Amino acid sequence: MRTQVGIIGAGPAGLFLALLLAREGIESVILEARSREYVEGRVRAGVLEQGTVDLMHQLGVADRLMRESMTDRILDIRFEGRLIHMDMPDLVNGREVRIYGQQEVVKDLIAARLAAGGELLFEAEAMALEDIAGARPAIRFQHKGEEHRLECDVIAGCDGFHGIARLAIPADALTIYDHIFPFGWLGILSESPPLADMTYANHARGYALASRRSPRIARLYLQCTPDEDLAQWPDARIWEELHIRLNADTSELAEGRIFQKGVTPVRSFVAAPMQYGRLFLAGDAAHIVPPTGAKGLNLAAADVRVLARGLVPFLRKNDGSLVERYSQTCLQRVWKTVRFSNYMTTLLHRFPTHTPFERQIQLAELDYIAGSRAAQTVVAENYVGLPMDG
Ligand code: FAS
Ligand code: PHB
Repeated sequence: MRTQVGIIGAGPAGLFLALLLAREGIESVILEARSREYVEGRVRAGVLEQGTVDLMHQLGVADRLMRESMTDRILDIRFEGRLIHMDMPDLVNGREVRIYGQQEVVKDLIAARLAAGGELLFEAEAMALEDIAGARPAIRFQHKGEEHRLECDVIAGCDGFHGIARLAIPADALTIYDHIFPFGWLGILSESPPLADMTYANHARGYALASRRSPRIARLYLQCTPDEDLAQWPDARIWEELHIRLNADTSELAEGRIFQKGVTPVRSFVAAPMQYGRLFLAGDAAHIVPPTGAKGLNLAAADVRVLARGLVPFLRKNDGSLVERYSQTCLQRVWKTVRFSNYMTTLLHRFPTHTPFERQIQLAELDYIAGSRAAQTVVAENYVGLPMDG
């Protein structure tokens, strides 16, 4: 098998990249280890920055998004019985975010890829990369019980944090920045009317977040230990903790059938550079951001916009001037996004290691934001998304 761009992974990064390249007549093959049903059912992110929404419009895959997603203009933070109420369009020139589950984005992108006749192999697991430092890289993969070899001009490692692409880069060529937070997120989906607005809470018992997926589906999170045992969290305990931490009784936070539960570690991870020879890493394969900033999916989309912009002239005219700066360009945005996600995580979670001094600093930061339009503008401009080339 041969193609111009071998893409490992059919998550947001791999799918957005394939569609961006196809618009420019660049051929690619996506290899996805899991089944279509699995990737389309994986519950993860939910907040789309304007830049990601614009990208979906640009790719012609925004029809269902515009029908079914919800705009989110308000960002609330509750702490110590107080409320910081941020009207984002008022703070940052009309900009806001949209709420649309990542699994819905993935469904739309897969449908578009297949409708266009693009190559997308499910249950095709990449096992090894070859000659990534040379001019004829290849991916060895397994599919339907047989081993195959895909020869490429370049390889895009869009295989997430646990993929193999990053591991194919010699360790001495990479600098790893890893920061593991001392807590995790217990996330649920429930058949219940969500809170009216995106609401974060810093409570003595821990962080909580009230988001949504539709007017009838709530997406809710509780800070927990990194290795939390879900068996210790029957539905009644989850609801009780949410009411307490969000300071919201059942008249505001309605309860309902919980139909999805999961624990996600909270971590910040960056591998630099994001390229080696003909291999380019994008999305979670290169970086993980704490979910507090709602950035993971959006950062993956931003990476592949830069990558596609560089690969087109490289593959058409052997002009590598843009693609050779791919990592440098992406890491500027990556680090500003890590900065914001780290800031929100540090601001809103309770750290078991916090000294009384550190707790007072955290409260002072919240108190300052509560009284400063300038501080609220900083939070809002990061939340709605930095300019795409930033
Ligand atoms: P992905 O991990 O989405 O996709 C990688 C794909 O590569 C997967 O489909 C995988 O099966 C495939 N793959 C891996 N190895 C392979 C191999 N060897 N061969 C072929 N295919 C292979 N972000 C937010 O903004 N908000 C959130 O609330 C949030 N919650 C999250 C919860 C969880 C449990 C996780 C894990 C992540 C969460 N994220 C959240 C971050 C998440 O949304 C990612 O940022 C996003 O999925 C990144 O997309 P990709 O880079 O495409 O990676
Ligand atoms: C979500 O809706 O899944 C979500 C919202 C805001 C966040 C993280 C996740 O900060």
